Amino acid sequence: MSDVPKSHPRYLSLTLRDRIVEGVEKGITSIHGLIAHGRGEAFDYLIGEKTQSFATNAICVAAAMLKLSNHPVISVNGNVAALVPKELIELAHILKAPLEVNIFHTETGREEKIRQHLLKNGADNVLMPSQDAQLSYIDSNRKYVHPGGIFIADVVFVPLEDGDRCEALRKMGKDVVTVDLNPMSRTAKQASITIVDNVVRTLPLLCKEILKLTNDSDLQNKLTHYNNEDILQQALQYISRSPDG
Ligand code: PTJ
Repeated sequence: MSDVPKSHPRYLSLTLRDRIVEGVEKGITSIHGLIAHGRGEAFDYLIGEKTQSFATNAICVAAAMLKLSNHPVISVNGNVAALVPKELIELAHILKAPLEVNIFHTETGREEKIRQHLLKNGADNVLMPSQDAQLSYIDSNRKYVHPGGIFIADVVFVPLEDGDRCEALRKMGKDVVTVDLNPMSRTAKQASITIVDNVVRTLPLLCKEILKLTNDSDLQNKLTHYNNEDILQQALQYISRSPDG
């Protein structure tokens, strides 16, 4: 870890960079994850590095969707494993849902390192991709899934993704909840619910929101009235506001 003083104005941002760099050094995060993180940082800057109302609204509806789902699964890649391992485990615990390792870049042994990292952080159920179950409509390594996990899931929580699998999951009739700082990404556009926010801010809020939920008919109502395109438009409008807006 680099020696960033807490008083540094960019302390939080620099700490997150450290976590990603550490992830690469441990073999959990792909080297390509550094580029993805930088891309995220740029968008985070544009949304003021705060959870804005378009994200809060999406979080409320995502909480309802996950709570109402019969078989939710939390997909874990190398970036989120490095950034928010404990928060992913907490979400899995609250939803009684499995975590499933699913990565795009296929460095040898990285899937197992991610699994070990999650177990070390307290996870008790980490599913691994298998040759026995494959998603349709996708050719990359992301097509390999667990037969009792993503393959049969009705809702998949897919934070920070590269697009192809989100599209494939939707074509297979599954709902996808994503967290993506870029409201123009293919994932953001394809997902059922897109939370345009930093995954490190979203996860604690999402867990809190799920714990607050009670009434099933209200939850269904929230889902019926949700429009993901509207949310993405709100995010884009916020990003293109005037400098003093
Ligand atoms: O571990 P792997 O092999 O599965 O690879 C994971 C990455 C993230 C490298 C891979 O999925 C990838 O290349 O993703 P992309 O295509 O770069 O897309 C990542 C998206 O996440 C971009 O739209 C970024 O803006 C966004 N993003 C990056 N960091 C964050 C983020 N969104 C939310 N929170 C972040 N911290």
